[in-house]
Amino acid sequence: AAIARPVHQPTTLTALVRAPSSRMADGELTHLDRVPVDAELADAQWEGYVAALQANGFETIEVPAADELADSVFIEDTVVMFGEVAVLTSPGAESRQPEIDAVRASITDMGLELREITQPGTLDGGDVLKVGSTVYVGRGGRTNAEGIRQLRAIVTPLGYTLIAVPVEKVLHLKSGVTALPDGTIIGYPDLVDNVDLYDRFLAVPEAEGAAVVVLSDDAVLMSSSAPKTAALIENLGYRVVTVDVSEFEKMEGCVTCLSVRIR
Ligand code: CIR
Repeated sequence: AAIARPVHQPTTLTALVRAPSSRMADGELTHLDRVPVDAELADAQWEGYVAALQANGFETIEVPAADELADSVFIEDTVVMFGEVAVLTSPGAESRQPEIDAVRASITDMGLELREITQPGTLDGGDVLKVGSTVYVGRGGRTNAEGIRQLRAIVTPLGYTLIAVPVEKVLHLKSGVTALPDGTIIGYPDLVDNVDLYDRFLAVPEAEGAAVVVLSDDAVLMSSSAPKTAALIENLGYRVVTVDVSEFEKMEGCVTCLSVRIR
């Protein structure tokens, strides 16, 4: 009789996403003027973004969409992963606070360990940049000192060092800076607060080029509105996948805000 051999289960990467609200144009705006948003184009761009994640090895899990929550597509702001621990945030914009309920339910269904930032603490995931065991947290319009204190109390015992960064030039810390797979921090200099806090900083030539999603050790996802930055990063030996996210950029979102990498 044939002996059943164990089937090799490749480790899948998982990303959480949430389809856009048809009312995304009514979302919060801080630094940009309101301009018309094409809701159909936004849907198509979102599908392209999800397809790009899937084509690069991610299984995507959808949190049920919420049409009444204009900014709910920007799921990165609602939960931050530290290994197997999910920290549900406390969004700094009142209109965004109800977004966390459905995210909490999805995280619980996935069997992840759940921790929460609570009021009066506020913290948006867009203010949290993880680089190895360092966690940079922007203290700006959405994240307050109490939110940072609570996050520090959660992540310090997990082995992370939290570095708080005052942010004034942009909405979120990660609107200004993100990190390449090798840990180099990248940003568009005019929009970077307190650049001296970063160990290794590389200036990029376009504002939209500051946002990258790490797909693997050798690949990143970025916006097609930053071709010079894409060329710069390709020249460093990375594979660069680009997606058009123009409708989300009009609402102060970018490639990073549209997903949360779980594992
Ligand atoms: C907001 O102002 O909250 C949304 N219109 C955009 C959020 C973008 N999120 C992010 O950069 N992490």
